[in-house]
Amino acid sequence: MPTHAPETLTRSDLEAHWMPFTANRQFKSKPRILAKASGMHYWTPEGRQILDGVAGLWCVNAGHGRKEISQAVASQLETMDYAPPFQMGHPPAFALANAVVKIAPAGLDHVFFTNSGSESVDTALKIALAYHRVRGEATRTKLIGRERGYHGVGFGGISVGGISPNRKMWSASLVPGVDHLSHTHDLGKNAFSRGEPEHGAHLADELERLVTLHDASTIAAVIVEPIAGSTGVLISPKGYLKRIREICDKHGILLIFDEVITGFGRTGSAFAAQEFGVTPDIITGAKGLTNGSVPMGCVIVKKGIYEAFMQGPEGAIELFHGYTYSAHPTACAAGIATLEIYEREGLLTRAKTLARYWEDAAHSLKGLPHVIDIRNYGLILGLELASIPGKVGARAFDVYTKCFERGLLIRQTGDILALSPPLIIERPQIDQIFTILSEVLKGL
Ligand code: PXG
Repeated sequence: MPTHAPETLTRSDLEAHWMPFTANRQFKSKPRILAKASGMHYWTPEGRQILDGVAGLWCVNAGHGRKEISQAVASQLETMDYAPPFQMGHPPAFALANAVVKIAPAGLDHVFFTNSGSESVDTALKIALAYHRVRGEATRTKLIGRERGYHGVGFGGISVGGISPNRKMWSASLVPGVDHLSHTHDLGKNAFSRGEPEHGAHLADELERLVTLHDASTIAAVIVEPIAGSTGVLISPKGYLKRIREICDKHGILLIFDEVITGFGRTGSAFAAQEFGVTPDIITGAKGLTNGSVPMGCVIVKKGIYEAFMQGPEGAIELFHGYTYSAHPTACAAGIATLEIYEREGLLTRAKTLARYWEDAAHSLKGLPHVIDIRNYGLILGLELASIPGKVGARAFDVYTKCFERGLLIRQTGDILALSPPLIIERPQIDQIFTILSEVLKGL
């Protein structure tokens, strides 16, 4: 075993690790441990096989244990483990940037590397603010997010984000000058939608209202997830993103799509921007960029944004921003190998091929106990349950743990279940997912 971790963990082994976004005490009294992964599956230390219904956490799009990636990483570590990213470069960084640009929407042709989705978001917000300033519009300082948006956990990300528990502890320290659009979730009108919901494009007009309130000259950027993943799969209504784009254009506001989840094939196109035919000025990515193998994120920007910074004396640093591990050689090697797999196996568009089968399988759960909504796009599913009065989240957590006991990994947020399997999934595995889900739901 290439690890120093003991094979079986006792209660005291678990104590030191303060686990992220986890009910630590509940978990440590009844842990769910994963020890191995390959293809569509995880295995527990006892050897129980678990079907991965969430691509780890929306990131392992090419499936687990891809040899091309581990070999590229090992070889890079042996060739050159680390290189300073400031005022120095190395071939994999430029190769990966070119590979990302190749699959990005036309016109987005410069890439800034980070180490996570949170860093991508904070980087994108900083670029947007600095962009206006270098162009002489320094009054554009406001950022617009959306209720129920998730943009990671940096101060910028939680400020534009719209999730109360992620914000309330730090409410006095949030980035100032942020406003929010309403979320688009409307079960009264859109329950059991297949693909983009019909109702809700008019909610984009709220941006006009915010422009009227604040004045366009004060607004730098709008950031939205084309499909909000973390808060329970909220798919933008038909026409909504297009309308947001039009309003941003009209008022000189930058549009940022946070594609940390929707990027790299999840919707059936490389990016949701292409899938929905709306081109933002900036895209944030992470997760699928390296198939989840090595932490890495990216910020892809339009040429005009990059060019706006390339002014002044040639010897001047244009953007005072970057991380010790920006474009880390190991991450770049993993990213290059990942994008090669995506291309060779047609994975960036595979979700489109399977979307109808996935959709039909998903909607076959309609009518099962407590199911109040099923929504889907590409290889994404959100299934919403009626909450137990006074115990929001308890019912879905019950489904989550029961699915795990039956050998299926899903995600749960509040009373919403989210699924997003690796894009290599085959139809029999889709059947298996929905058989387990349906048995668990019937047994509630
Ligand atoms: N933006 C979006 C849209 C995300 O989904 C981030 C930013 C932050 O990425 P990092 O790499 O900093 O975690 C994310 C992360 C869930 C879940 O339950 C999703 C995320 C994180 C935690 C849980 O769906 N996405």
